[in-house]
Amino acid sequence: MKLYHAPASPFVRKVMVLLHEARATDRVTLVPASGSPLDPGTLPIDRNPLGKIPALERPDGPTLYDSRVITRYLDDLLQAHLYPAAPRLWDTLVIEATGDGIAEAAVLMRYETFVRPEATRSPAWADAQWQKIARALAALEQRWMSHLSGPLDMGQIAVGSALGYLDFRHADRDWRAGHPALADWYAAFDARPAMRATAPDA
Ligand SMILES: N[C@@H](CCC(=O)N[C@@H](CS)C(=O)NCC(=O)O)C(=O)O
Repeated sequence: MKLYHAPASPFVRKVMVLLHEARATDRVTLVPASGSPLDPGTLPIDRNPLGKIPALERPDGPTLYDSRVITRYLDDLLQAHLYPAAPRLWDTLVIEATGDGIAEAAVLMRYETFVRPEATRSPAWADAQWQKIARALAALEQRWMSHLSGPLDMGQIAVGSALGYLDFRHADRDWRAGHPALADWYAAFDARPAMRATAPDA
């Protein structure tokens, strides 16, 4: 299989953490890809019409995209058991969506400064993205700490990848302030070998 990959992407990181946890990194060849909404560069637009990574080329069907589709596929293929049976599954999926939502807002904030010329940037728009992140962090802190501290699943991996991205691109926003339980959980989670092996890189 071929995984279109960039070392800074929190969505690619979810897939990589799954592969490390399942001891299956040898099942994929990494294909470097980079670009942005304004310039697709080497992003695999012929494989994923949305021009986003991760995208997974597989031998037995069309290329898969959106990280959540790829992780479901790999979880099934590798029998990694990172999606528990229902009803716990519904919590896992909403936590995964919360982590992905944090990453999505954080990536949009990054594009605002990285891609847009200064004159067309909107600080209010970037702040509105941060408000989404702040509400999601509060929800994790208030509602989901017990689940996050339970058996490893894709919800935890998505949240860990998103928090790692906040440290990487938005350290000045200090996401830990007001979220002591989440900060403690992340300190332990980030020490996992799979997280250490996939830390974001520019
Ligand atoms: N929902 C997608 C988001 C993927 C995503 O936004 N990837 C970024 C890199 S972090 C990307 O490829 N951006 C290029 C673009 O938006 O054109 C997923 O979970 O895979």
